[in-house]
Amino acid sequence: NYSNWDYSDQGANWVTKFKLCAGTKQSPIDIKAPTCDEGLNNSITFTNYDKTGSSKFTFENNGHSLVLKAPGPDAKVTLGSLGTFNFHQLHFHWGKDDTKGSEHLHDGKVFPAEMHLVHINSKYSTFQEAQQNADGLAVFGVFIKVGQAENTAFNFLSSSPSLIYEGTKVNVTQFAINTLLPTDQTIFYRYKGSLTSPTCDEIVTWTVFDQPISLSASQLAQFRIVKDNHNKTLVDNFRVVQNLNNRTITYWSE
Ligand code: GRE
Ligand code: ZN
Repeated sequence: NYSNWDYSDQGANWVTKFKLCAGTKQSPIDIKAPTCDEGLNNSITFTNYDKTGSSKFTFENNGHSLVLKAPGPDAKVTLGSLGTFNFHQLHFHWGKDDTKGSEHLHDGKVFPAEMHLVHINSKYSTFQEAQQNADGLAVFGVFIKVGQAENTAFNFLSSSPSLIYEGTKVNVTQFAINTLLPTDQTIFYRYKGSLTSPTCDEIVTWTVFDQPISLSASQLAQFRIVKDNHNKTLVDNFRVVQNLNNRTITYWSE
């Protein structure tokens, strides 16, 4: 059971049990925009990201995060020549308060939360198979800031009182995933990295959007009431930033 880890020191001790966490292409990182290489124009193509209603999502507490899962391949993204990736799940990382919470930083700036949309390369059929391959996953990172208004696309967060304990889940009617994304999806950073939690496999093509989305203070509070796999309040479930080492970040803008 590899669920036997937690965020008590922001991941610093993971390396003793999970050797891959000591790798040289780890995530998250501080994205220092001025040092990024400007790449070719290469926009993301979204398919079925606007689809609603025909199936059920589940929203669950896995002891490390709140996870919204799709029942099977449906929504997908194409990243130019990198291929097509099927939407698998999305989850969140958040802080105890608004001064911390995101995993990636943007020019040293931290956000109160970050959403990850995890996609599996369509040439692999399971997460486990993708985990064996450097091109296994495409994960989108979205910074979350606090805003005045409720973000109604995130109404599913209001079910968090039913998700206090690890292993609890609720059904959510399928909604258009694209409503969760920043309005400008053409400016983003791309780099090769890892899962940000054990087993830290270096299998992720990261796409981090430049533009944050907003949740209200009461919506952010909905994250902070759930409990982790040790029955402690699940907050600060982010990993400390990792060294960039010998990697380049590419900046894409249409
Ligand atoms: C995570 O555990 O936070 C995670 C995954 C898969 C992809 C990216 C990621 O489980 O951050
Ligand atoms: Zn994540």
